[in-house]
This record gives sequence, C-alpha cells and structure tokens, in this order.
Amino acid sequence: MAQLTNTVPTAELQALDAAHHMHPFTHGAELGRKGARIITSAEGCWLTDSEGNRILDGMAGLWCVNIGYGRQELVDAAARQMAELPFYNTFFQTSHVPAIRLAEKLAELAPGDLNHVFFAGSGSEANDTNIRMVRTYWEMKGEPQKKAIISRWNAYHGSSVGSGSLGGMKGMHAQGGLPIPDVHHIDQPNWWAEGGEMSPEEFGLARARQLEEKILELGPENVAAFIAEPVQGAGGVIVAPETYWPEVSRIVKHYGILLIADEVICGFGRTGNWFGSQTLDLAPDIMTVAKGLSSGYQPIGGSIVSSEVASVIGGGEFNHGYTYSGHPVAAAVALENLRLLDEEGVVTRVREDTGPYLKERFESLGEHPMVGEAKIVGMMGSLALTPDKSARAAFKGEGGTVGYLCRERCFANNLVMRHVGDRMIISPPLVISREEIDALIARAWKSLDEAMAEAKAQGLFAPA
Ligand code: PXG
Repeated sequence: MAQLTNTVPTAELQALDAAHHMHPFTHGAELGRKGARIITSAEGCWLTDSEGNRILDGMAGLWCVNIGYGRQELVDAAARQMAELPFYNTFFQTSHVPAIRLAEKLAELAPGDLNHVFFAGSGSEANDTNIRMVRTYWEMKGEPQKKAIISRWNAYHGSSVGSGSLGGMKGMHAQGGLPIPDVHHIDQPNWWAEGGEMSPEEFGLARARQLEEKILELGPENVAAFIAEPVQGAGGVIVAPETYWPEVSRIVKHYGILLIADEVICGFGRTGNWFGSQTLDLAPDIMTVAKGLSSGYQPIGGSIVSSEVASVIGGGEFNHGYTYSGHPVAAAVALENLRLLDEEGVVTRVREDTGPYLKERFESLGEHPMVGEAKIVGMMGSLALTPDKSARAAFKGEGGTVGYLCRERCFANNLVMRHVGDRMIISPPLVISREEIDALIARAWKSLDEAMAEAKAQGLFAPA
C-alpha cells in the first residue's frame, strides 16, 4: 500500500493549524502559542507523530479505536462499499444492505428486546434523537405532559444543544444558552470526591435515591426518562458504588420511567461485555451507541431501542432523521468492525484475560504515593490523585493543576493518558497486549513520579 508520508515540517503545520483550524474543547490562543501535537499515522496501539515519536495510545483515540489502528479489513470494507454504493438515504421508504445488516447485527448483540436501531452520525446526534424519541413515545401513548428527562451532573452525553443539555458539564451549560427546557440533573455517584463520611455503600444508595426524590418533585406523571452512562467516562471514569445501580433500576421500574443507557463509551467490549448494561445488569429501554461501533474508523452512532418503544414510535411518523442516518460506508465499516471484534474474541479476551491483567496492574498504581484510588472496569480506568490518601484530600491551588502536570509528563513519556481535573484516565484499544499493558503501567508510574516531584517543587503537594 502506498504510504501517505508527511513531508511538511512540524512548525509549518502548527502555524497553519493555528491560523485556520478551530479545535474542540481547546483554548485557541494557548494552543496557538504551544502548537498542536500532530499525529501522522498509527498501528495497533501506537501513534506516530510528525516528529517521528512513537506514542502508546492509552485512550484509544477518544475512547473509540477498540479494534486498534491499521486494520486493512476495515479499509477494504470501506473501499468495496464506496465502489458499490457510496451513498443512499434511508428516508421515504428506501433502505440499503449495509444499514439492514448492521441493524440486524446490533439487534443480535444487544441484550433483551433491544431489537431496533435508529441510526445517527455520532453520539451527540443519537442522544438528540433520544430526547425526541422518548418525548414522542409518551405523546403517542397519550401522555404529552411526560417531557422531563433526568440526567446527572458531570455526565457527558455530547456537545450539540440537546445532548449538551442532557450532559451535566456546567462549563458547557455556561456557553450558548444551555440547557434546553425540561432537563433536570441529580448528583453523580462519585464517592471519592463527594462521599464525605458515608461508606461507599451508603453513598451509592443515597445518590440513587436522589433520582426518586427528583421524580417525586417533578411528579412521576411528568417524567419521560432517566439517562446515564453505565460508567461515567468523560467525567473521569466514575464507577458507582455497588449499591447504586440496583436501586436506580428499582426506581425507574417502579415509576415506569424509560431508562436510556448511554453506551457511547461503555459499548462494544469496553467493560468486558458487548455493553456496559450487561456488566452492570441494567435493563435499558434505549441504548445510545457510537465510537466503538466502528472503532472510530467512520463516524456513526445510533439508538438501539426496545420493541415496545419501537412499536409505539412506528405507529405513526417520527419526523426526525439525518442525511447520514445509516450511511452505507459507515455501516459497512461498522459491520466489519463488529465481525472482527466478535470472530477474534476481542470482547471475551477483555473479560477473561487482558482485562483482568490490566486491572491487576492498574490497581498496583494505587500504591503510588500520589494515587488515592485506582478504579477500573474492563478497559476503562481512573486514578484519583491526592496529596493525602486517607483524607481523600484535594490539592492546594486550582483543581486540575496537578492532573494537567501529570498529563504533560505522560505526553513527554510518550503515553497518551488524559486528565479530568485531578483524575488520570485510561481507555486503551481493546487489543492491547500484556507487554503493552506493562509498558503503559511503567510509563504511568514514571509520569506520576515526575508529576509528584513537580507538584512538590511548585508547593502544590499539600491538602487544599
Ligand atoms: N455519550 C457519551 C457517553 C460520550 O462519551 C457522546 C455521548 C457524544 O458522542 P460524539 O460522537 O457526538 O462525540 C460521548 C462522547 C473526552 C471526550 O474528553 C469524550 C467524548 C467526546 C469528546 C471528548 O473524554 N465522548
């Protein structure tokens, strides 16, 4: 295969990038001063940048390259589909083979009677679909007042007006007039940061019961749905205490409220099963999917919907859809990706072999003097950084400063590991090997050491 080799000097690319390219979730002027790191190619779990550095990708791109980089099968699937039918829509009583086959496959993989798929181009779009779908469902059932959707602070459900409203990121709500009406937020089950004197078990129950309190405050007759990530991803890989989900499940069932599990990160093997709902024993009415569906090789997302919801929605016309709903090239690539994940036993390996190995190694980072807790489910994990473990203390200075220092050290050590505030997070490609896991842990430990030294030098290594 012909290699696409970058011949432009890094500084020139960085100047052009700063001049013309507006980046998501980035301080533009700051990036302009520093210059973006430019990734030019990738293979397996390894990125190559424009300076020729090889970087271990502990984030699978953006939580999405589950199958790893460089899979020729996906290239071929895209090329075949582009040659045969590069585009056709799925509106107005037409369909095409890739969308049909992908919907069939998703119905087979999804738990329970989640047998119907509404396609979108991304997770944000799919969650926008969900807002309209659950409200339309209740309208069609003769309960048009059931409009309220309950979500959680520090949840991430996307960046469009609708999905950003569902999310509980206050910094996002502060820009552009969010949230839209009738979206309500309850607190997250983040015991480390918010559990106070409660045991994790007591705290999990207390946070779940906020859902019941909110339903009663709004009136159960007005509540359409509760949306949540099985494990919060962008919020910092927050794993709820064990008491949380059983209580939430009881509450949504008791009040007859639809449960939307946002599986955009948790789906497609990330937690050791096809879906996080299986790992956490949830019975959602709708699952949001994207990212790992195509391992990020093509933009595609969707809502996987129960037979009950689909039959009500299908009883009328749902005035909703995207030009690229079920895009044939994206669908063909997703289908091939699911075939590889399935036939190569990637999900089973995460559950039974490399996942447990990563868990053991990742939890050993909990012994580092700056790490308070190391939490991991399947292949999504986080470290809470702290200057005092027993007090679960935050650092002196502005929250996130030490996390940022640590992320910078990871970058310098050729490891991509994100920080969310003062939590460090990983979400590697699911094909990561034991040797690569060892490399990830060694680089993370070294980066933690260096960040701790720097935090001490800057006088930040003390409780707030
Ligand atoms: N739901 C969840 C749970 C997500 O994590 C979305 C929806 C939206 O998907 P799209 O495809 O519209 O981006 C996401 C996306 C981060 C980060 O910084 C996380 C996401 C996206 C960008 C950055 O961790 N998650």
